[in-house]
Amino acid sequence: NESQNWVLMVTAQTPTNIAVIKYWGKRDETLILPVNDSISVTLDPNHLCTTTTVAVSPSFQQDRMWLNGKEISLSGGRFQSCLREIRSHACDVEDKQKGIKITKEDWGKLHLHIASYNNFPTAAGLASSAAGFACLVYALGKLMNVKDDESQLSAVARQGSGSACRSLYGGFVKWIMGKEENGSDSLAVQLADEKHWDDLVIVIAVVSSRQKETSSTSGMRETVETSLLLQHRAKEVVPKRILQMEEAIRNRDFTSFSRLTCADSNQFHAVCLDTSPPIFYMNDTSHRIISIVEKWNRSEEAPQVAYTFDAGPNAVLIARNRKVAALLIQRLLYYFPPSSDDLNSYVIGDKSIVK
Ligand code: 2P0
Repeated sequence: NESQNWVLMVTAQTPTNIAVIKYWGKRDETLILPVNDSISVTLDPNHLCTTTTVAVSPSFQQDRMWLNGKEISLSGGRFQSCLREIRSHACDVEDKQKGIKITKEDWGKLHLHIASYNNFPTAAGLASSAAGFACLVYALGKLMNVKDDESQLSAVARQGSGSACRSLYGGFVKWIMGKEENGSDSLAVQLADEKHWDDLVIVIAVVSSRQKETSSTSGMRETVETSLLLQHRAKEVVPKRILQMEEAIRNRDFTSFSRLTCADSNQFHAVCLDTSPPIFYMNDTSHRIISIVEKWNRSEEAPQVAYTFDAGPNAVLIARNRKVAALLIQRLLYYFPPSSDDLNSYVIGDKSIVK
């Protein structure tokens, strides 16, 4: 049957993001609604990104997905939420040249094939569901002619993984926690685009030891259930920090940016330690990196480098400019010579990342 032979596809590329004011803790696990706002910087799309191709054809028998060439199951609730949501926003699509017409209603019946690649090694512990779900939702939005803007799409990506909602925009992004029970106002907004503060250089120091990590999802759940410090953090600390961080970004005030970033990373890890049983994401090498940066910053008139650590031991270091980034690499190589086992690679770049 000729008319069954067509395939329509879209490819998109989405970088990951690094939070400088952290998201940790959900008030609703199914809708993925956080207990506080968060702010992140989106990395350069050339590095640490996900590329996803989505295809639709009447010949496809079921929804299928491949990650880095290997088929994975789409049965998980998070994939299903994203697919359901995006299908509900789908519009008519017409390609006259190919003689294809898909109506809004057709999208509920047609099946999808999805192929996704990460351009960074999953083993480095940098694999992020953030880029993955953001890219999936963005690509599907294009394929299905969804008219929503990035902010509205971010609320769909959020239901795949919380941090994913922040990867729909470049530059500096805020995930507003929202008030509604149905999550409709829990979405990302851009605070400043990628050109606003392009002096910054991000260096990711990949700490080699492969400690077993507690997944973010279960870690957060345990923190919400057991940590009193989290209550204080979410209600008292973060709301003020969010305002201060927005101001620091607006004014390109590195001193304030750096102090807030480091303090928030440290408080996130303190909240992990305050969880029962305690969660350890950083290791001795992470702690040494913090000491080195703290000592350096204290020896200068103003901070030169900010550090932040996520749910793992890898250091994300933000240098105030290129000159400082070069010095930073020099120091890292001095403290962790290439022969040592502590650090196994660096990724460096302009607001992101070169291998
Ligand atoms: C963040 N992290 O703000 C924080 C800081 C890790 C530490 O977002 O359960 O993978 O999928 O919503 O988004 C990691 O959590 O968790 C994360 P889910 P997600 O970037």
